[in-house]
Amino acid sequence: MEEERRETAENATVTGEPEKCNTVTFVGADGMEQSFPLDFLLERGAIVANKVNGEDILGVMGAVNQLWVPGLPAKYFVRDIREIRFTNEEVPPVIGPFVDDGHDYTNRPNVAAKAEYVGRVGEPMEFSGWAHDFDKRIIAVEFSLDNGGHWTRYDLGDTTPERWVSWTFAWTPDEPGAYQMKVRSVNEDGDASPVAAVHTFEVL
Ligand SMILES: Nc1nc2c(c(=O)[nH]1)N[C@H]1C(S)=C(S)[C@@H](COP(=O)(O)O)O[C@H]1N2
Ligand SMILES: [Mo]
Repeated sequence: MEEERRETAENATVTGEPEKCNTVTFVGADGMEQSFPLDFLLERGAIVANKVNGEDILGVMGAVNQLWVPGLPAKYFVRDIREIRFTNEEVPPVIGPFVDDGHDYTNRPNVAAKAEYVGRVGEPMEFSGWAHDFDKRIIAVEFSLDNGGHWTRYDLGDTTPERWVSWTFAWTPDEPGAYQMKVRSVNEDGDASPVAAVHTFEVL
């Protein structure tokens, strides 16, 4: 069987036998290699990006191209791809599941929160942050002012897994004192962040 070999616009070399392929391997200019099952890349709608919002990614991200797979963490996104190998492996690579292994995928669904450190009685305070959960949608953000005793849930509209949720929340204190706002996100399975984001502040 003859190998197919061609040059892409970015001068990456593509090798393999397309009709017998179950595995795709991306090789970066620095030697980084990452393999995926072909089916997985097709299902996810993987792309090799060379532009972001119409601009060359070289100027934006400092690489000539970068793999992007919806729902995957960035560690899989090979930068400066120089070679793409299409092969047929006896044991195709396995990706995920993205469970907390003590190093990666901790605190799913994830959330962050920030606000001013000093508020005033009767004046709205704005809390803001982001939430995301890799390949799962974020459906709500929850807030607690009593150390997690009670949570007030705000449902979100149309969210997708691949776009982070950027949220804002206004709250007006009516008593002075020391406060802690706890925030957690909720994913499409109804699971809330195991560890809440905490913002400690004072109201004068
Ligand atoms: N060629 C190459 N690609 C790479 C890496 C690398 O070391 N070499 N690091 C990966 C990791 S760990 C991350 S988090 C992302 C970072 O991509 P960014 O700099 O575009 O955010 O690139 C990934 N792609
Ligand atoms: Mo990373």
